[in-house]
Amino acid sequence: MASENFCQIPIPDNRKERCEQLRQKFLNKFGEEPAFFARAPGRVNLIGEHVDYCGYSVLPMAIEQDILMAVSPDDSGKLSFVNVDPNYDDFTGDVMQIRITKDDPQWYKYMLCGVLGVKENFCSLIVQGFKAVVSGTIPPSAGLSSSSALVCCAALAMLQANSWPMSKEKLCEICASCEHYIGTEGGGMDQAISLTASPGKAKHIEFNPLRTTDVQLPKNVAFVVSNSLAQMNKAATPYFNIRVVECRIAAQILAKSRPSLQWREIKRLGEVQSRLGFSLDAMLGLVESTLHKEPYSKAEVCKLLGISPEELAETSLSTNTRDVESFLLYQRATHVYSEAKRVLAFKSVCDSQPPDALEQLGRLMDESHASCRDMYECSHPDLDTLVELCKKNGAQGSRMTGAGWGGCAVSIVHSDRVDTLLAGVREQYYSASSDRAGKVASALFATVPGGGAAYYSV
Ligand code: ADP
Ligand code: NG1
Ligand code: MG
Repeated sequence: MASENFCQIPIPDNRKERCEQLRQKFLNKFGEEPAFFARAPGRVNLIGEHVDYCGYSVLPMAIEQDILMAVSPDDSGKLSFVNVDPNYDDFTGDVMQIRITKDDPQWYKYMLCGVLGVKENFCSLIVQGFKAVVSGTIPPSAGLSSSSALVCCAALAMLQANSWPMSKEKLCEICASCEHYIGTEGGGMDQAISLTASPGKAKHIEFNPLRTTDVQLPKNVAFVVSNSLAQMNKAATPYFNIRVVECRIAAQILAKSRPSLQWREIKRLGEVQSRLGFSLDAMLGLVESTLHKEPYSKAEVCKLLGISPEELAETSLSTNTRDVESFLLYQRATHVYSEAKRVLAFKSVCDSQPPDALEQLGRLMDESHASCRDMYECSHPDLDTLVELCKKNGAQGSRMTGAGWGGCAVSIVHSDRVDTLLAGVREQYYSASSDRAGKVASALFATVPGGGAAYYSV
């Protein structure tokens, strides 16, 4: 993957109609033809939730739903973004004067993240802007990574508009860190899978340094995604960053308990493990013997680390978590180390494909959901109901996917039972209200591993 670049390919048959609509809209809006199309898919994470930003590996696959843009370079340095969805207002700005504030995560700011991330990497005095008409099919704020698809697609548009070369690996790193400009302190899972996915394969993604390995899923298994329709915008709320911070503080307190470690150098739970050279089981033991289950107050955290609240803000907190007064550390660390183990177990089952692979994978996904719900507290009552309904209707395993607090469940099911599962969940979850029933077409679907980001020639 390291030295591979993106190249331009002809528009695939299944996207010709959408590209033609974008081309027409581009012509109407800007009075010229687009120069190329850029596409970045969403993803469904099969296992490994809230562990990427702790340094642990994840196992997602790309989905068919995506962000697709018709683009042409603008040598006046202007950025002009138009969305086919009228709920998203037009944006214009100057490529040399990009400012992304963390207070109001409007759609175009995700694009600016990608543009700025790429621009910062080139010390060029002459920088092209671009015009783009944007179309998205990923349900937003539902854990299928619409935000990162938008960031990655804008980054691709910026690269191509300026004819700047970049390896996929470098672009993954840039897109992971530039999405932080919107305010969320995520890991690199979403950007890495969107940019590197290959059709038919899930990916095992490791970080620091980034490595991606194809994972062959067992032949008789299928995956069904179901959206609870409870939405959660991660940048507009502090929930996501609070978990990031709880993990950071847990890591620092674990490190402080070991004389051989310098806790100020530690930002992630994964770093504590690698520096101690412990197994994940040993880390779970360390959590058990070091952290208590009751909430930690800010005063207790400061006392344990031997610092003032002002210093804590410097070493451990982020802009939208400064005022958090209480932290659950035992529960968050237990989730992370146990989830990191489940990812490795999932991969190992896929690699060895034992006769009961489906049962084993299902069990791991069930355990992952229970841990997200009970230890990480990032599920939602509607999502828990949906997961239970999926299980009742034939799923071998089911779990929330993505950041959570709403959004989608992913279920693993024997290929022969997909239709039964879809019919049961449609009836029991979506037909239960007219609001849900109206959205079922885009909310409930079987999915296979899709291809990654690409440029299409016009
Ligand atoms: P997700 O789980 O989908 O990544 P986030 O809360 O991280 O959810 O990001 C959702 C935000 O991404 C939306 O509020 C919107 O600003 C932006 N977004 C998603 N899809 C589109 C789209 N098709 N067009 C414009 N903006 C979009
Ligand atoms: P979503 O749900 O797609 O916004 C977020 C993070 C991931 C990862 C998951 C939880 C970003 C861009 N994405 O995903 O890095 O931490 O939550 O596993 O922050
Ligand atoms: Mg997101």
